[in-house]
Amino acid sequence: MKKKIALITGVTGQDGAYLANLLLNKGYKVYGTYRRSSSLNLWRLEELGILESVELLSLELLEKSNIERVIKLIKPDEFYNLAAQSFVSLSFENPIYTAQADALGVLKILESIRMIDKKIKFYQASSSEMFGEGDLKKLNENSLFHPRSPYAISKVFGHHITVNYREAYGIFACSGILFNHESPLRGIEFVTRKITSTLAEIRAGRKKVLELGNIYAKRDWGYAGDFVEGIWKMIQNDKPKDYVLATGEEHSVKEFATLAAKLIGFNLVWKGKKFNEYAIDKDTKKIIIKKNMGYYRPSDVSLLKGDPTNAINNLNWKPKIKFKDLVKIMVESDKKKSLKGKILQ
Ligand code: NAP
Ligand code: F7E
Repeated sequence: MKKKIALITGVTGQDGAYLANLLLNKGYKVYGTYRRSSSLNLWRLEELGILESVELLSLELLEKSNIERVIKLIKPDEFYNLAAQSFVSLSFENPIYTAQADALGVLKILESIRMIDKKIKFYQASSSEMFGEGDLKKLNENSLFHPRSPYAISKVFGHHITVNYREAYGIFACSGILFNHESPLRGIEFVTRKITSTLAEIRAGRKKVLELGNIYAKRDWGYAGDFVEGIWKMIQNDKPKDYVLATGEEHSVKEFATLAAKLIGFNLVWKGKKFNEYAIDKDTKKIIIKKNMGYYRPSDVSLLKGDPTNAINNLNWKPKIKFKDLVKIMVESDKKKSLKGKILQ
């Protein structure tokens, strides 16, 4: 039987790497796109041992001709759009670029699919950030959007245009509204991996202090390996439909940092209040974590917690790894990396 052909934009990112691995294990021919730059970002594919198995093609989301070239060349059955400027903080500094990549980039792909082959199934990486500030209850597919950053607003456009191409042109196009999902392959700019990698480096004596912003922000953190299974299941559905993927649990950045520090071997006590809050190691009396107001965002989202009931009931998907195990997996990985040498990723 002919192998199914999958195209993953953003294969060099966290989810791209895990999804490529999953699809290869399912017998797909996997093509992944990367951005041409002076230094290629292939460490995740290397860590999963799949660099030789994924066919790499260059693609810049801002260039529609790049998207058309790739679709015509490989004729994919399934198109997973995971590429994006995905760092919320950076979207405040580079709002126009973020909108071009994360909003118009999606439209460029959908237009290309419409013009070249409407039978290609399309997945859009939507985000819980679209909900933003508002509902304190568990958020589901029907909850209102109140996006709080140029990133989130661009993702709202990507989400709605995906729904529109489904309704207007009958394309099998769906969006996964994914809550935060992390792993040892998470970029170090995101708070979870920043915490585990910096604490491991402090333990190894190469760094002194971990500086954090809003430690009272709460997120619903799951494991990326679980979430890419949900992404694949959405594309295998009989009908295209959007789903929330989440664990349904909330934890603060402070809780994440405290547990990670304990697992790394620090005996933390928190002191001070508000902007002067810090944590010392009881054994050495050294400051291990302190606040840095520079990491606060112009507008943040204080709490995000999802309700994955529809995905559980209709996709037979379930998050297997919960908060404590997630922190443990990330800490163990960064401890190992820091023992081998400086953590660079
Ligand atoms: P990530 O690690 O930041 O990966 C993003 C990928 O997009 C990288 O491969 C990056 O390439 C590529 N990319 C960025 N700008 C591009 C452009 N202009 N043209 C082509 N490629 C570009 O993100 P992730 O955590 O894997 O997330 C995957 C997707 O899910 C993203 O769309 C993100 O917004 C969304 N999402 C993520 C989460 C989460 O918790 N992880 C939750 C909800 C939604 P380089 O390697 O060259 O930088
Ligand atoms: O921040 C707070 C920060 O950058 C989480 C992306 O994958 O998930 C991710 O977006 C929270 C925020 O992720 C620091 O203010 C405190 O409240 O890890 P983050 P994010 O913004 O939730 C969503 C679902 C996506 O779609 C995005 O692509 O932690 N925080 N101190 C900090 N955050 C960072 N990065 N660094 C700090 O020092």
